[in-house]
Amino acid sequence: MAGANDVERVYSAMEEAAGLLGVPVAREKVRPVLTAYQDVLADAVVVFSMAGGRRATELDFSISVPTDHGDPFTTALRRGLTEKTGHPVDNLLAELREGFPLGMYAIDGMVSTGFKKTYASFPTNEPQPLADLLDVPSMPASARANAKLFANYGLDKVQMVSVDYPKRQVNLYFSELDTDYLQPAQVKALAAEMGLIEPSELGLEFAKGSFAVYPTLSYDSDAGDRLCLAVISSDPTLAPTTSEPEVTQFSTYANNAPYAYAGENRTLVYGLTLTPQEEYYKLGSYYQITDYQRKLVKAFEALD
Ligand code: GPP
Ligand code: MG
Repeated sequence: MAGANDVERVYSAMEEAAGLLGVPVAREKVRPVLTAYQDVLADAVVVFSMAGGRRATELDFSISVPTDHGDPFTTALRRGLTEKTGHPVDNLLAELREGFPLGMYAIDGMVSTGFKKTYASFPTNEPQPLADLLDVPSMPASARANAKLFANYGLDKVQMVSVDYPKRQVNLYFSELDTDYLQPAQVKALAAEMGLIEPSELGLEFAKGSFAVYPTLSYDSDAGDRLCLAVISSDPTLAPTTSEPEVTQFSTYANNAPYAYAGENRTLVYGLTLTPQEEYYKLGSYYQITDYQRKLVKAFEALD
């Protein structure tokens, strides 16, 4: 069975990635997730993501799910990977599915606890206006509260939405960014207006090359929880930190994470995250890619 072999293969790769950080994988939490989506694993985009410093105690995994496989939250419920709680997060993915053209779904989990998020991605190069998403009933009110602020910083086209069920948080992945808004003064001003910490010089320099910017919104407050600026590259040295243990952590991960497209360079996505209290970095290493990631890396590396 191809599916079962893929579960084994992806699970082993995940253990290898987690091993680079000394993070244990809870087999009984992770295997059911891989098994639930086993039919799509062979051709999926698969990402293993770490975070730096004291956050390097966890590894996230993301798996794309084609739209013809059906809404992955429905699959997760049917498989007993999660349960509805009566909160609006339960309905958001279905409302996006009903109201918008979708190009792809994805799911996300943690190696310690299993399933945690779904994603709805709009068709490639067809990001949707944020204004249209505001009509979706289960969108957090904070999306409405912050829409004008985001638009003032060029954030008005959404390529993807993520729904984090345990945290009850929604990420809006803005794309087709105007580089004028990625300049240090603009990023600094956006962070200040969102009530987030002032980014470091290094962080601001890094942010100039972002291909996606995504705020994290909650249901219980209008304040943005955090903001992430993401850079896609094949360069293993881009984490914007000078802290010695972190430099080693990121470089070990970026140079050794398993990947299934031998002969090419790893696709890496670095994230600068700003919260009200701190700035930290993340790194996703793509275990499997498609031509879409290849194109993105090429386009963004050409900008340097
Ligand atoms: C990053 O969000 C998003 C991904 C790694 C998904 C891309 C994967 C695909 C298979 C399309 P994040 O993990 O930085 O957000 P958060 O930390 O808020 O969960
Ligand atoms: Mg993640």
